[in-house]
Amino acid sequence: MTAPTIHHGSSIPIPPAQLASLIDAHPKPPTLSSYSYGTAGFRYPAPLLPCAFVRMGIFSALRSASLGGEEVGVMITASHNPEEDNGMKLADSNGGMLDAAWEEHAVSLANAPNSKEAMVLISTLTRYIKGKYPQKNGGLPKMVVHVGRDTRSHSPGLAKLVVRAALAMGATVIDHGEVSTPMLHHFVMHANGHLLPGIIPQRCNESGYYEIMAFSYAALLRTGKLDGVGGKRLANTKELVIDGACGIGALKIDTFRKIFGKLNAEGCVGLPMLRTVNFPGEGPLNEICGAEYVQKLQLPPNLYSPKDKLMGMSKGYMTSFDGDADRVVFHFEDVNGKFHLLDGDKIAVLVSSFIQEELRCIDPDGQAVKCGVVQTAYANGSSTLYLKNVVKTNVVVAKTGVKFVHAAAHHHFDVGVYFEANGHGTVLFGPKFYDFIAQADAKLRGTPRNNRANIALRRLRLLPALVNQSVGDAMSDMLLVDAILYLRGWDLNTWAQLYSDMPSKQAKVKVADRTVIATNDNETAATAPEALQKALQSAMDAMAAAENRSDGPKPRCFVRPSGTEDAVRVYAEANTQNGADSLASEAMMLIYKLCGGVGSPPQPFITNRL
Ligand code: 16G
Ligand code: MG
Repeated sequence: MTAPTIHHGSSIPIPPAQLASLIDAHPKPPTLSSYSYGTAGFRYPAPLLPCAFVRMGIFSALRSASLGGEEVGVMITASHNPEEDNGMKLADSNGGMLDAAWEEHAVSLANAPNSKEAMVLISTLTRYIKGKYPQKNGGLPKMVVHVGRDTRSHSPGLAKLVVRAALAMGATVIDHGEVSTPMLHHFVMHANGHLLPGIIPQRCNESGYYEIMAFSYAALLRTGKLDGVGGKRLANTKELVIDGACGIGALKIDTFRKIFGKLNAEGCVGLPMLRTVNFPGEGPLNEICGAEYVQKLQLPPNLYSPKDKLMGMSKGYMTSFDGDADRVVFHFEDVNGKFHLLDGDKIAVLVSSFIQEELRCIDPDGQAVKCGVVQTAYANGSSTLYLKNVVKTNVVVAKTGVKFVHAAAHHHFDVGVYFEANGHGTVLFGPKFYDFIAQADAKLRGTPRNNRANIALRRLRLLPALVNQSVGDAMSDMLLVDAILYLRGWDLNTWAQLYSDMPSKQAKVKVADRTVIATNDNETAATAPEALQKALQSAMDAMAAAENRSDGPKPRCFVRPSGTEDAVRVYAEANTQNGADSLASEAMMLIYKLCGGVGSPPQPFITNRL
C-alpha cells in the first residue's frame, strides 16, 4: 500500500495553443469511426485510446469545476475484458458513475475531429462553468481529479496522459496508482465528505478504505453469538479462496489478510482464512478465470498459481473477482466434485432477506423503510420468484449496467439492493433508513443490550460502512456475504439450496452493425428490427408448449447489443438445460438471419448437461 502522489497544476492555465498542441499530439485513430460511451465508459483495444485519454483528462478537470470544485475520478481499466483492451470509467463527486447529461459532453469532446473543434467545446464548457461559479480572478473554480488504474501493462502510460491533461487545465491530480475500481470510487465519495451520510466515517485513502470495511465486518461478526442462531463457522467455510482473475483484486486482498491477522490477535473470533489464487502475472488477465468466465460459462476457474500456493487448498468455499474487482461470484465443489455457482441473483436474495429480517426485528410491520431489489433481464426467473414469494420484497427490472440499476435502486427504495447476475452490485441506504436507525436508537435506549431488536440495530448500523455504496465492490460484497453466512451458521450449500436456478444459456453473435437491434427500456424485449421480437416470442411459446409446465417461471429469452463488446448477446432460460440451449440456439439463428450476421452461421448448442 503506497500513499497517492499528489500533483498540483499551475494556478495560471496554460495558453490555449499549448492545450491544442497536447490534443494534436494524440490524434484520433484513423481506423476508428467514433468513440462511444458504452455500458461503463470508454472501452477499446489499448492502442486506440491515447486520443480519448488526453481529452478525458481535460474533461474530468472541467467536470470537477462544473460541480463547484467537488472532486471527481478517472479509473483506467477494461474490467473483465482481455488484457489487450483498456478503457476508463468516470466517477462523479458522489462516487457514482458520471451523470448522463455529462456523458454526452464527454462523447462530443472525445469525438471532436481535430484540436480546433475540441477547443471550441472546451471553451463552451469553460464559459458555462465560469457563468455558474464566477471566480474573483476570472478563472475556473478549484478542480481535483483522482486517478486510479488496474494492472494492465498499458494502464500506467494511459494514466500519465490523463494526469498530464488534467494538470494542463490547472487541476490538482491525486494519483492513487494501482487500485481496484471500487476503491477509486470510494476515494472520490469520501473526498467529498459533505455528501457522505453522518453514520459513515470519512476515510478517503487506501488504509481508510480497508479499515472502515474490515472493522465494520469484524463488528458484524461479533454480533454472531448473541441471537442464539448463528455465529458458527462450519468446517467448510474456514478457508475462503479468492480467484483474483490475475488482476488487481488479488493484490489488494493481501492487506485484508494482514488486518485479519491483527484482528485475530486482538481476540476477534469467526474470521476465515483468506487464500488468494490467480495473481497478476500468474496467468492471463480474465482468461479462463475470474467472475466473468465463471459466471458466463458456469465453470470453475483455471488455477494458474504455482503448486505450492495451491497445496492443501479446498474448493468448498471460493469466490471469483473480475479484472478490476467490482464483481464477485461465489462457487464450490460438492463432495462429488460437482461445481455449483452462486451468482449475483443468489447474493441479492441472501442480502435482501438478511436486511429485511433484521429490520423486522425492530419494525415487525415492515412499513417504516421501503426495501426492494433491482435486477436486470439477466436475473434468473427462479430468483425473481423467490424474492417476490419468499423474501416478499419489491422487485424492479432495470437496464443492464451499473448506472441504470444504481439509479433505479436509489429512485425506488429506502434500502435498495441491486445485483446483476454477473455479480456486480451493492446496497444503497437512503435518508429514511438513517432516520429509522436514529429513531430505533432513541426507542431502544435503556432496553437490554442483547434483546433481538438491539442486536438488529447494531447489525443494521454497521452495514452502510461495510457496504461500498458508491458502486459494486468485490471485496466489500465478499465480506458482507461471508458475515451473513457466519451469522446464519450456513455454508455455500445451504445458501445454494434456497432455490434452484432455471437452466440457462448465454451466447453472443457477431453482426455487421449491432445498433440495428433496439430494445425496450429494461431490455426484456427487442423493438427493432421489427420481425425479431415476434420470432423470439414464437420460439418462447413453442418451448413453453413443449415443456408443458403449469408451475414455475416460463421459458424466456431476450437479446441485446452488448455495451462493452462488438457483439449481440443472447440469454435463454427454460425448465431443462436442453430447452435453454435450444432456445438460445434459435435466438442466435434469428439474429444471424434478421440482423445481418457476419461469418458462418452460428452452430446450435448440443446439450451435454441435463
Ligand atoms: C459493464 C457493466 C456491468 C454490465 C456489463 C454488461 C458497469 C460498472 N459495469 O461491465 O454492469 O453488466 O458491462 O456488459 O457498469 P455488456 O453490455 O457487454 O453485456
Ligand atoms: Mg468490472
